[in-house]
Amino acid sequence: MLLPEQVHSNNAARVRLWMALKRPGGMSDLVDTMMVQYPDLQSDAFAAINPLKKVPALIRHDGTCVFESNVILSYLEDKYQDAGSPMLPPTPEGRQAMELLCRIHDLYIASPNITQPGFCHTQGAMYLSNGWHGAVRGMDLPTRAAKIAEIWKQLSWLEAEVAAATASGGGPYLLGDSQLTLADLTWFPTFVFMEFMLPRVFGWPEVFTPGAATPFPALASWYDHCRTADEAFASTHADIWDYWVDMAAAGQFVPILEELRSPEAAGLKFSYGVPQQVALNYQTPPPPGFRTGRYINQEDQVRNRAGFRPLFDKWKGSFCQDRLGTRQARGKTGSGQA
Ligand SMILES: N[C@@H](CCC(=O)N[C@@H](CS)C(=O)NCC(=O)O)C(=O)O
Repeated sequence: MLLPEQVHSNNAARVRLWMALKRPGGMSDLVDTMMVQYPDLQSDAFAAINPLKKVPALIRHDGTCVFESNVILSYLEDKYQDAGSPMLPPTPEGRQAMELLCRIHDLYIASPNITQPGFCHTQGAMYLSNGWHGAVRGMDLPTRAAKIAEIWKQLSWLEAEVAAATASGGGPYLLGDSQLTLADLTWFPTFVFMEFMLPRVFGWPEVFTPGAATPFPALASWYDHCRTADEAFASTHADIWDYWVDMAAAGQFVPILEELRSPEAAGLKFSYGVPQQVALNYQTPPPPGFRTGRYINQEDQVRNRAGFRPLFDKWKGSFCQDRLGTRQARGKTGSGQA
């Protein structure tokens, strides 16, 4: 079998991880890999392998061509399940949980993968731009903001799932077990994209660093475990990370950073997970002789109307003091997380 792929492709890397992790020594005696470049994808020869002109693709022993990484991965695991460690959970419930994690990745992060110009997947908001790729693959700022919000939303969902699974199962992998599954292979390469870009381009904290102030402690712990548990994860991490280091040096992120600094970005949100100081600023300090302040931009009506003074003094002497005392004790600032 032959697997055309690209070193930095997250979809290809999930199959590459399977090749390395299925059994000690890997699966390269059964499946050859071939690195292809972007121009190769546009060739008629490649279109005969994958009409969508994308990697990964797989040419089976019988010559049949298979594409879509999830289909390739499922086929390889099905065909070679006994060749090494099983990567499907043993129970229907476990397999359902694994399928859900893979599907959320494929539908909400790695899609829409429309092959027409002017569309891009959610993950593309981290690195595609009009300035670098042109309008065919770029996007406007509101679209980018919506896609970044989607990444936050799906990571928040995944964090809750993984935190619950690991708390009850006690294992280090996404399903909370000690068994590696296709869900781990699916999410790990995409996390490398996120680890690189979300803090550097969009001002997120180091969300996948255990011990850092991360809103995703369960995901950080899983990611760290994968990277240190097996050389295959470490080398996949290095492949993808090094590619993005080179692209950053070449200037790929400059147009996005410029967009984010432009006036059009005002009011749009791109940074998530950052603890923020929020100025509440309820009241100006009370003027001399008064116990109360007044709301900003609001006339102190009572002070200016002599006829209300006796009534005001009476009112001030009763419940008003207690209420103000409570309010002042709250202080003027509070903190909140995005
Ligand atoms: N849904 C497909 C997506 C494949 C895909 O988008 N591959 C990217 C690399 S991650 C690609 O080949 N892009 C080249 C292009 O679109 O020109 C899968 O899971 O295999």
